[in-house]
Amino acid sequence: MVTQERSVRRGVSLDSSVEAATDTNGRAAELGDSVVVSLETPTGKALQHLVLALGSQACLQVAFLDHGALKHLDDTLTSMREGECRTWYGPNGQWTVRLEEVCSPRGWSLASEPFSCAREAASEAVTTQARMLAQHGVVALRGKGEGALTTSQVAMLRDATAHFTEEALERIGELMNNDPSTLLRFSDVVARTSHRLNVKINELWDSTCFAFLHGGSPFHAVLMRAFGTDDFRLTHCGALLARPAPNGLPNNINQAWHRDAPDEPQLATTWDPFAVVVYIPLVDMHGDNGATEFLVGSHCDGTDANDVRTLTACSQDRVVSSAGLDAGDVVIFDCRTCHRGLLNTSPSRGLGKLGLRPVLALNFGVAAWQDKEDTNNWGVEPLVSSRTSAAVAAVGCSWAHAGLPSSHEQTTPLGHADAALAGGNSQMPS
Ligand SMILES: O=C(O)CCC(=O)C(=O)O
Repeated sequence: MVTQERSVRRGVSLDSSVEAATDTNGRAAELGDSVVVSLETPTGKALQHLVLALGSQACLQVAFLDHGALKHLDDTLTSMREGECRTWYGPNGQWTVRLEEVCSPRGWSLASEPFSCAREAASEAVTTQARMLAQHGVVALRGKGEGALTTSQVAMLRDATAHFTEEALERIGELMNNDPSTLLRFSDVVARTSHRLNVKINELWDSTCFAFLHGGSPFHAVLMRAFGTDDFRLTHCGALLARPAPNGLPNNINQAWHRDAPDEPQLATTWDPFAVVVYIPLVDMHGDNGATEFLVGSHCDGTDANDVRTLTACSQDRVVSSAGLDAGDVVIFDCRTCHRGLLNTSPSRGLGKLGLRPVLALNFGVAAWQDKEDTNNWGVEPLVSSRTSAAVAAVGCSWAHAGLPSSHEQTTPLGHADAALAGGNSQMPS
């Protein structure tokens, strides 16, 4: 009794009080249908998305929800691999459970050794961090001692991100009101799968206010050591916003595993790495608020990015994630390292009214490397026009004053954008 191809994707919370699984038109689930379910464990921890194939039961009964059953199902799930099917005897009969996607990260946290080197003196840490990056393709700089940004730097970045995002969302709201199928692919705003909105924030190129992004921060010392030269530059500067995925939203899927740039063997003979991406989460990262997973060693072992899911189904121990990192911690990964963004299912751990998860994303490369980020991923026309500092000041800063950690922060209302983004689902380039 395996999930049929004819997968009716419906969001049904096991916590909900509905009598049966119904689709958005109110049609009850039928035998053979499969239902995407958000499952919250009894401990309230992992929120996982499943496909439950309906077996002898034609509908999903609330009786299914007794705690013992949830516990049983939870135990089953924690030992399952993505894609695996198991038969499970619930209170209402026999169910086949197929674990489609795990939305909370598995594997190691980048907060753990050896991906961060908390015990080392600062001077030795730089060498170790550069070595880790070369060897594993990813490394984390955690806390003040290892090279994380300061609280005030994080606050400035959140402020700049908030200003830009509020403007972008307002513009998106206007566009969606006119045409709900608008493709969000601009030179400064791009929608991506897993409910990501990637933005480029002009203000961050201001090397007076944001000098610490351009040079002189501890992570730059690691980059210099890793590149083996000080002749490298910042080529892209933006933020990745993961929007929470409410039940029932279409496209509630993790991102596909991918690389940000292909290998360039000729460059790699002189500089290895020749380009890296720096991620700086602007909120504390947890398993359920849109963590990023990385496949250790995939920058140099010829891994087929299309095959990572199969690979990690057998071995989780090569997967590390940003879950467990604090706001301001710095992740450096080789541009060839396979990675993917996971769904954000936890609005309360994000910023602003929408509960967005912002991560700063910077590309750095040696002078000989040509970054194709702009041509590959972005459109031509800007969505948000460049603003004067007076206009920025007039918007006010709604995210900056809440301090860290950020879990309960709220921002000002976002106009039309809120409804447009929550209700509609803009087309998303993968
Ligand atoms: O937002 C994330 O966690 C990762 C995003 C990413 O890899 C991308 O947009 O290319």
